Amino acid sequence: MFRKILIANRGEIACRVIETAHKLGIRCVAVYSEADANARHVHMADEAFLLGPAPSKESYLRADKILEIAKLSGAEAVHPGYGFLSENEGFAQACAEAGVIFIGPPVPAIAAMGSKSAAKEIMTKAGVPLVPGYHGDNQDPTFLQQQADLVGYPLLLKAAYGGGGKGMRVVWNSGEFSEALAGAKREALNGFGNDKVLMERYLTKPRHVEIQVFADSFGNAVYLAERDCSIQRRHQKVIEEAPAPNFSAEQRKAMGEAAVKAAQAIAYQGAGTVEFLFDEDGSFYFMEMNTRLQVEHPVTEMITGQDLVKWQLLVASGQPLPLTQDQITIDGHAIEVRVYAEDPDHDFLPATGKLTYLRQPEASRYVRVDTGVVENDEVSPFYDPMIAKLIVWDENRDRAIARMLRALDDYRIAGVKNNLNFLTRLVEQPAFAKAELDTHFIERHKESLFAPGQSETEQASLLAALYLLLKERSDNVDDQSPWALCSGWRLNEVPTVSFPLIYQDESRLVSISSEGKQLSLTQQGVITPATASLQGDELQANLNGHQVKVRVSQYQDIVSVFIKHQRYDFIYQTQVQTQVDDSAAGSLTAPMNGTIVAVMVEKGALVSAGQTLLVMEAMKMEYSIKAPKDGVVNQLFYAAGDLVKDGAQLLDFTPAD
Ligand code: MV4
Repeated sequence: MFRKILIANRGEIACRVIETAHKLGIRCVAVYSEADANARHVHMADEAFLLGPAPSKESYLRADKILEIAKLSGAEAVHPGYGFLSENEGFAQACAEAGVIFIGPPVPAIAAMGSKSAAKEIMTKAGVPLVPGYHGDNQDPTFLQQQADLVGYPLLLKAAYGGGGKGMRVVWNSGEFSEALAGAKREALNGFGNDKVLMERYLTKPRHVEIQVFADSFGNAVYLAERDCSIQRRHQKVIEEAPAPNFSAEQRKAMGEAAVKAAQAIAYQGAGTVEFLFDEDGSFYFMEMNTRLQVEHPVTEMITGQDLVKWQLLVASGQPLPLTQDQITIDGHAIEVRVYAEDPDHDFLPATGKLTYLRQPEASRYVRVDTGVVENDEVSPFYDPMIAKLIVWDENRDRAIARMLRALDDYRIAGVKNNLNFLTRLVEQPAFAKAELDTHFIERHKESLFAPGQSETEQASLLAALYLLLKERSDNVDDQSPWALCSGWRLNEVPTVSFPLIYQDESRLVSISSEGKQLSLTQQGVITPATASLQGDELQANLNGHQVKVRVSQYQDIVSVFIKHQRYDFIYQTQVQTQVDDSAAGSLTAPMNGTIVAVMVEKGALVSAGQTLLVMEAMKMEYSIKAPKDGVVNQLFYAAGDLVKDGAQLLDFTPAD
């Protein structure tokens, strides 16, 4: 086994690889860009080297620099993760030339899968089923039209060197063909610099089912069941699960054996994935092969109990596969969702910013979180905005779905827009529970996936105000003061404090008056009796007899209330006013420990009710101390800049009569 490896990647996959390497006693060298100097993968590694500026081209794609660091640090092998250099045959070749082991397949295997049409040629010869079509070199339009008519309609045109669904055109009948061909060729040329196309019968409701394969240097090759990745958005996987629902053991065996044949056809070694289109009638067709460890490998790990990174390290270091096909079993059901920094309500625009608050569900045998970030990290615009993969396992699919929904509720992120809410809606879809899966799932259910949710804004704003009240009280707890524990806000009457909040550009005011522990909340004329307690970020509140438990985070003036999986962000206007309802106060006292910011009146001043007398600051918030009635300021006890204690008399005031 290796003693030291270099991980040529970042984020969750770099962390994931380091975890297993450390379990095996292997030392890890990380590489990082300027944007990642403090990243989790850098801290987890035993040592780390700076590659260069943030853009990938100047950092994680610098094959030359990475190999230099590998040699310098004495790493015997490089794990490329996924993306970046993982399927770059030039990099794999350069590793070989530098005498560093590439933890991945042999160079010719990467090369063989690079072209779609060449890959299909190889698979045809190997007897792996393909969608009927034409993958040949003759690109004469008249010939292609003849072939198209033979294949039949609907038909799909694909760019031979394309990817990610670009350059694809559905042709519904013979009359549409020539125009569609011209369009596909134009798009292919623009997108991939090559206008070669292939065509296939178009499957209208396919599922994406892929097989995890593994091969070693002794000619052994096995499959580790399948993953259903049908739920995608613009060719980006959103949910993956294993095993595929409604997939029989016979189908698993047939597809698994076809995938192993595919791997053997290109003398594969290491971890690979063979993607199939799985048609409604149970037939399946080779789509492409990915010559790397995939993002969604954890669902396979959860149902097989195997560590696939460990398998990669074993195979790359020249050892045989740890299990034979007969020894590979599956147990239960696993589901993964990809938690992204993006805005589902604005066409999934990638989001960036600071993860001001980040809480993950607790890991257990049922729940796994693979992530490369911690609270207060930035999601930068330079890389894929995936925050984490959330993976759950349970005995069966129904239970796994329940686990997932609970885990999504326990996942809380503030500071950056994210898809947690969207993921919850997906997993909550009745059609998902019924496993009515195919590649059009999101499109088909977009109405309910994107409909405005039933909002609990009213309750959320009450909870935000309660949080602010309790937070201020706890921040001002003073052992000396008997007031601190119970009443908080006192002039001489039942005190009321108002919390001006802004929710989605609309202001809403919540006033809270307290008598001991009993609170009374007023919002838009509606009075809600309440009690509440705050422990850390957990707010327990009883609102008019309804006991609720929510989490709240605050970052600067943004208060985020998490009610189940829904986050409500309020802007708290820090200029807060304390009010008194009636009667004369002989003295006005400080509502908390703080600093006098400004004295707005002079000794002897005649003031009117509501006029600001003093401004105090505590916990970065300002409070105006106002005249309770018309009257006279007899005496001022503090000046700007003075520190005052909670309860201290600020001035002497005589109300007019
Ligand atoms: C297809 C297909 C239907 N029929 N081929 C999309 C990306 C590419 N690599 C293959 N893709 C498809 N090929 C035939 N003959 C439908 C798709 C497809 C798809 C496949 C898997 C997952 C999501 C998809 C979304 C749209 C279209």
